[in-house]
Amino acid sequence: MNVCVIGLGYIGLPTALMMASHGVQVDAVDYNPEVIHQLQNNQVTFEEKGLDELFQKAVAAGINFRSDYPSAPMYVVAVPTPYEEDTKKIDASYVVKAVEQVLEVCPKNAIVVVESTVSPGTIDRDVRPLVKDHEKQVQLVHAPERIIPGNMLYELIHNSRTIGSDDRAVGEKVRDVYATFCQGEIILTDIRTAEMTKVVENTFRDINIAFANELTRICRKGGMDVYEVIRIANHHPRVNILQPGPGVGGHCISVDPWFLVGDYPEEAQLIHQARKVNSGMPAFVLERIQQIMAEKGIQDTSRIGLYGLSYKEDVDDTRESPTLQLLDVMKEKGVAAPAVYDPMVARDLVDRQYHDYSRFLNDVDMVVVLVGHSQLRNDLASLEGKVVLDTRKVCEEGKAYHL
Ligand code: SAJ
Repeated sequence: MNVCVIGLGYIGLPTALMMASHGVQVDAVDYNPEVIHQLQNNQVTFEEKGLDELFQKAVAAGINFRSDYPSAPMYVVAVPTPYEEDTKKIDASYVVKAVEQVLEVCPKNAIVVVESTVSPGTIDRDVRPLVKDHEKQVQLVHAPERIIPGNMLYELIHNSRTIGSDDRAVGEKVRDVYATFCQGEIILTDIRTAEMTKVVENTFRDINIAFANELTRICRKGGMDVYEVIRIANHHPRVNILQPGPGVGGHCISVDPWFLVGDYPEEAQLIHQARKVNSGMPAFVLERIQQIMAEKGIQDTSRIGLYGLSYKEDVDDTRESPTLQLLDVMKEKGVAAPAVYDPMVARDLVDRQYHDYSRFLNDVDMVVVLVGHSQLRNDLASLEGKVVLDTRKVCEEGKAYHL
């Protein structure tokens, strides 16, 4: 089978590599010539456990990186689906553009699989009109990705998958391609159910994180230790509270629930409230910073150091990261810019970003741990002598303030 994967980002690249190293003939396309150039020169474009090795296998198996769209019997579209800030509705323009370009080159009866997360109804509304009555008679499928950054390759192989199609035989063909590497159960359904299921999964997690974050604020006000409360409550056989944190980042959990809020504003009350709780966390972190500064007699926020810029531990992805959200809140409030350090993020993204951990530590009196990277977990002694606000519970009990 020959498959063309379109969009070589966090999802498209691992998927293309996985297929290529399991006997599928893969053309991997990205419209960004930089990305293609880098991949053609044997360099992966982001950090992920095991990605380098998988890349080498895929190259040895003959994966073809290119910027133009080839003719292929099956396409997998893994391009971004952002939402519009004001309306909270999905912006499907990248998906639409990709499908339009596919239609220009594909053979008759080609299958187009959309992997990008889309809000329920998007394929019918924005994509189906492009292919309906088109001479190429393209078959649409929705196979939303489910892999977690930090453990993507394991999850690509072991997670269950959902494949939504209009026609079962087409769904089965797509299933056979994914089954070359996916050992999890592959469930066939219709397109709209597949769209909804994906958004619901991420919304479920957002609501559960919001619950942990709300408990944190309640416990702070009531003088209780939220971590102890959660630890004990989780001993109940039907209770499993997640971990509080400085907010929810990443391009998935902090985005997908908005699709439901945007399309169903009347119904999606709890979902909307959870989003508000989570996006209010960076402001709560700033309140905590200011309380601790007052307690410790630290006057100047430029002597504060934010540890971590990525949206979670051991990844270099900074999209919607709680640290970026916190920096925005600080800017809005006119607070002097803090120092920022992240061992995973090599590119310059924000003011006062350090690339040397010792220099960062030298220039600050207080460290706010916003991401629990292994680098820090393995070197907690480096925080000795600093005032620490630990928003991720990585420090030893009694050695740091927490949320
Ligand atoms: N977080 C907390 N407390 C927790 C768990 C997470 O504050 O207990 C924060 C993280 O620090 C991070 C954010 O939430 O800022 C999201 O991280 P995550 O690890 O929960 O999830 P993502 O965004 O990396 O990946 C999610 C996954 N979805 C679910 O677990 C339902 C993944 O399976 C999806 O494939 C991915 O979204 C996606 O692309 O949609």
